[in-house]
Amino acid sequence: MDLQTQLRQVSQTTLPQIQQTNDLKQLNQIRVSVLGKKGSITAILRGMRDLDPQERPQVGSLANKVRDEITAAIEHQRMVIEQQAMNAALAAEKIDVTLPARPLKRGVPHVINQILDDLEDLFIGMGYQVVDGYEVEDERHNFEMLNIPKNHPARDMQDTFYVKDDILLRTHMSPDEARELEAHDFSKGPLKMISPGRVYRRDTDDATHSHQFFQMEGQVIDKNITMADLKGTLEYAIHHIFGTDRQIRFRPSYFPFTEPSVEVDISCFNCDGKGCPVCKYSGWIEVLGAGMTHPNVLQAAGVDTDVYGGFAFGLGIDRFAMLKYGITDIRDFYLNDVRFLHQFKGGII
Ligand code: FA5
Repeated sequence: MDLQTQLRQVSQTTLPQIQQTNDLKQLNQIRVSVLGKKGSITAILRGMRDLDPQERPQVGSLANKVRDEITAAIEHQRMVIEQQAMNAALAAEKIDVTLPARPLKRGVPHVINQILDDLEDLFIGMGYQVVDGYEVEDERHNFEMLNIPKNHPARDMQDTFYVKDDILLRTHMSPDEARELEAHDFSKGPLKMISPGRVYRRDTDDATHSHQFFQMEGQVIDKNITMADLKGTLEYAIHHIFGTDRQIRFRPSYFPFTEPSVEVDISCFNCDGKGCPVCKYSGWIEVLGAGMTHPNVLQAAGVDTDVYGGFAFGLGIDRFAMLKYGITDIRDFYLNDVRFLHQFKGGII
């Protein structure tokens, strides 16, 4: 059989084989068996050297044509196979966007944070600034600048966790009061601040005490501030949180950093002042401590007490939350049980 016939035969048998293949490996085998070093076309071309020189161009051009046809057919089939594979993958990996999404469980702010946020909004509305102090404090700001020198018995009431001899976890938010007094430039206006945060005491945990809890300190220092300003401010805040039908009572008390000092009670929300187990049959529940800032505290911070004076108060946020929502155990706030926490959705739906 002459070479041209052989070439035509290769073309006739190979092209249909290529078209029927739907596997890339098989396609490559066909390519090697026809166009490879030991392939059929290569063998035919090798036979050209025995041809008559006049015949060679014709055979050569036919060989090129057959090789180009087969190469193009292989390339085309390769694309067909790849496209089929792609279509199959797309069909298999199809995402049904009409499926309903998994429901997201929406959280709520912690009830302590809700009370804090509410109080912050209220005081910001009255022109107070919110300050942020240090959870690890020095003794000077936590005690000494607040008129509680070393060995003062008032330290025992706030026995706490010491990091070093003179560094401790703050026992109340009043150190922020001392820091702000030190830093404030009174030529620019009065000092009106609140300071919310976490405090620590070596208290034994029970239903109404925790070794760590939240307080909010408030302080106003200006010219001509009186106890009436303190009363009005606290009444406004207490009515905002507990409702305007609560009676408010100011009782004399003692804090080293205020003089005079008061403890503030509200009429019992449970019995409306008649007397019940919640208020221990007194009709009143204590909610915070306050007083007129002691001159020693102002002087320790370099404030001129002939010109300036003011008031301070400190309230327990946990206690506020307990009283507002009738929670009987403070430890519930810190167990992170979502069944408990989700009851206080606040304004969130
Ligand atoms: C103080 O801490 C004062 N620094 C408050 C103050 C500021 C008075 C400025 C005057 C002027 P006291 O120790 O009473 O005071 O604590 C204030 C509030 O924190 C209490 O009324 C109570 O609500 C809360 N509290 C105190 N101890 C605990 C505790 N172990 N667990 C939870 N809440 C507590």
